[in-house]
Amino acid sequence: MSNFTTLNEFILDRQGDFPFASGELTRLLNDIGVASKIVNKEVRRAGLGNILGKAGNNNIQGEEQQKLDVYANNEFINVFKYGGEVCGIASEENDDFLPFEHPNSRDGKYVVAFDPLDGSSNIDVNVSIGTIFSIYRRISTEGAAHLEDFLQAGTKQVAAGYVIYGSSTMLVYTTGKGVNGFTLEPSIGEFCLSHPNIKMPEDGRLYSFNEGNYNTFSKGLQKYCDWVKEEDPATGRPYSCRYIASMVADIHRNLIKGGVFCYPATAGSPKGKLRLIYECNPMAFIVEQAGGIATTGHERILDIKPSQLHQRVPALMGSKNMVNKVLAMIEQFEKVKVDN
Ligand code: P6P
Repeated sequence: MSNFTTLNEFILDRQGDFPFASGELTRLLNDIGVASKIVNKEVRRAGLGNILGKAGNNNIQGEEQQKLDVYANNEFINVFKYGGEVCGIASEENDDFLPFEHPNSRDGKYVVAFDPLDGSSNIDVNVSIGTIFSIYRRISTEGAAHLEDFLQAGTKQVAAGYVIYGSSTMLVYTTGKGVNGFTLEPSIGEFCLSHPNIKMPEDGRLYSFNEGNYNTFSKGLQKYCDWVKEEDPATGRPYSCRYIASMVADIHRNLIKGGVFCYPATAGSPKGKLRLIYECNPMAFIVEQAGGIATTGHERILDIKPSQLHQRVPALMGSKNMVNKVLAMIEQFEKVKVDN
């Protein structure tokens, strides 16, 4: 008997959390684990492909070089399409959702919205990137997936999570009963339970804002960015800025150490940059299940009823007390502005 719990064992052990499930979600979560391992193999050798594939842009196996996010997208789509549990997907890489008409899939109980490789521009500089996934029970009643299946509020997610391709490769997910993290043990090719029942510290000293956009932040956010820099040992200030422009990595670090992440509305992204369905909702589900708060700055992210597949929203999420401090400053300075 091994002295660690694999992802497969853990999911099977937790099947009891779903009294009415007959194993479909279990199989789907395992399928995500398999696809993540396939993608991980290529992420770990990113860059080499170009060197090896320099002659005529084919790799050493003579296969045509694919951009890694296209590769990751194809791998996840294949796993979902042929796994039989999913009747359609929505992906950052696909303009429209993809209904699976194949007889084995069209009656699948679930749909998945995912970002196959978030932060992929960081690959060129070897910075951590991630895969983000969000699983819903379909609400359409016939045939393959319909758009309505993907436009459900985040509170309807049955599971969500991410894979972080960092110094190690981890899969972190929730089914609404807490958050658990699994680290890939390359020698056996298994995700092993390494972070059981993750709880986000209520406080922290890390803030993850791209302050390059400071001048177009709202008044309350500007005041918060000023406040964190003040000398005040009693509140641990000045805080430390930790921002690597990879949402999964920034939020994962804050999940473990405590911190607050914010990608607000800016001049360049007036509705925010991050996508509601396959970035903000799954990460919000994780953050809330770990005891944190996830808001747009004005409403709970998970309560938003999506109107479009690639809809963007402002995102403010992290340690409870830190997010509440930001919200208090938004209320104080923007409410005054609004009342003026
Ligand atoms: P900026 C990566 O491109 C991404 O979608 C998120 O992972 C990340 O949080 C954000 O964009 C970074 O955007 O404008 O700060 O480079």
